[in-house]
Order: sequence, then C-alpha cells, then structure tokens
Amino acid sequence: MAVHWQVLPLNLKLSLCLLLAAVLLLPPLTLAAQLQVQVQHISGGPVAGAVVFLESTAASAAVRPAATANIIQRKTTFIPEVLVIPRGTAVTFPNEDTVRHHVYSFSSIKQFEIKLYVGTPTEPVVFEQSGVAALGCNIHDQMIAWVVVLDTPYYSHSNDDGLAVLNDVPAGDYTLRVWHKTLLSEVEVPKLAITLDSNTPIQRVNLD
Ligand SMILES: [Cu+2]
Repeated sequence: MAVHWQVLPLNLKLSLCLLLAAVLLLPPLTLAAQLQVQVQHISGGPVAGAVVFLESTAASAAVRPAATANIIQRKTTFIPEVLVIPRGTAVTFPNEDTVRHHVYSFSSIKQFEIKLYVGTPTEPVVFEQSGVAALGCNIHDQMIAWVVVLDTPYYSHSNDDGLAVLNDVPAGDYTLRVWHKTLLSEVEVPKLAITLDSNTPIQRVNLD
C-alpha cells in the first residue's frame, strides 16, 4: 500500500518519519542464547569449580579487561584459589596477613614476582596473554593459586552439581573449552566445536 503524503495530516507524517528514523537507527539484531554444560569425571561424578568458556574470533574481539580483580592472601592461603579474568585485566595481590609473602609465577603466559611484602603492592600485575598462570609463594610452599586468563568474555564456573550456565552469549559458532585445576597441561583441556542458538542442547564434558 502506497503512502500518499498529500492526504495525510501533518502530525501523522511526523509520526511516520519518526517511526522510520527509529527503525533505521536500530542496531543489527543479535540473538543471545544460553548454554548449559555438565562437567563430570569420566567415572560419572560431578566436577565442581571447572571453568567453562566459549572461544571464537568474535568473542576475542569482544574482550574487555575487568575493572578490578584481586587475589588476597589470608591465613597463608590465596583467595580465590582460581581467579578467572578476561585478558588485559590488572590483578592486585593484597596481603591481609601479618607475615610477609613473596608471590611469584614462572608460567609461560606471565612471569613476575612481588618480593616479600605486607599490605597491598602499589603496582598491579597485568595479564595480557591468555592461558593459565600458576602462582606460588616463596616462603609458604603450600600456597598455590591459578589465574585463568581468557580470550573471551563468555565464561562460567561449574557448581557443586557440575553444572555451568553461560547466559547472554551471542548466537554463533564457538569452541567450547573446559579448564580445571587438576588438568596439568593445555593438551588435556577438552575442546568441542559447537554452534550456539536457542535450541542448543545441554553439553556434557568428561574429565579424567
Ligand atoms: Cu607466603
């Protein structure tokens, strides 16, 4: 049906113009989807605390550093034991103990040490490269933590039932990966190509 501007009252013309402008200004529609992943031992029991993430070229382009991230030292323990951050995030290491700690990592993605200190070091450590950095303390051998640096903003953790839920992920093609602190090498990290849309079923991942 053609619109005959001449016979339309002015206020209707304006309304149509505004409607047209609103449609033209809308961003392209990107459907967001949810992914559920069940992580379990190969023997069948649930795996809690696994990091589940989705990688793609588009996901990499969407990475933004987290505003704040820290690993506290409290009662000679790193808290959290596993810190997950997008690449580029600066991490601080506040020491809440009265004893001094000496935090270091010799990992391939990041080498650093913060020599014997108490309180909060002034310089945070920036993790630019994705991968996993194991941390230790030179004084207390039992202190260990991991920084999982991701090349994607789309990630979650498995709960006590082994279930991880990733919400508001744009539909598309991804590589699904799962990391857990018991996996000692990158080679052991499961990788699965998936297409994510509103009908993607729950994924099951088995760890040794
Ligand atoms: Cu220490």
